Amino acid sequence: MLLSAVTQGRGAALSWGRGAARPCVTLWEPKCTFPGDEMMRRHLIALFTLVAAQGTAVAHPRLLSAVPAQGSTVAPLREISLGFSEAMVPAMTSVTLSPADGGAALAGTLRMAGDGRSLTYRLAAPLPPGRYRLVWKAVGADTHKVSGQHEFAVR
Ligand SMILES: [Cu+2]
Repeated sequence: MLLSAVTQGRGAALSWGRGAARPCVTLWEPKCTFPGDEMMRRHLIALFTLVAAQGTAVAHPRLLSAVPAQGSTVAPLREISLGFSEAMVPAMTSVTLSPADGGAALAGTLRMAGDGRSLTYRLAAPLPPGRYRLVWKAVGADTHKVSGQHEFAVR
């Protein structure tokens, strides 16, 4: 979309000049005639700046805490908790708990706290002793996808 806007603009400038000001070659040049209007040019520059900033300045959601934690051994439990640095989109967030050696996922219910940063996976039945792998996938409020997994054991 952006590219076509720029290309169209440039094409228009070439047939439009009539010896007035020099047509702009890039968006950023001062003292040249930008086809269309100056507001469009400013919007395009703002958009480019925004896109460039997204890559660096915005932090992605991170997993801050997990209970049970990575590599831990715990007593039989029914609830798993994950805490994130940013709010998640509930509809695009999932948790899968399964035996570490493979096998079917264990049924449970995923709940999200009001602030969107805390997930609770409540199991239908307490976990029997064994090793488990927890896989989570989430989409942050900034629309970035994040995912992770870890293992723990139930004694
Ligand atoms: Cu992000």
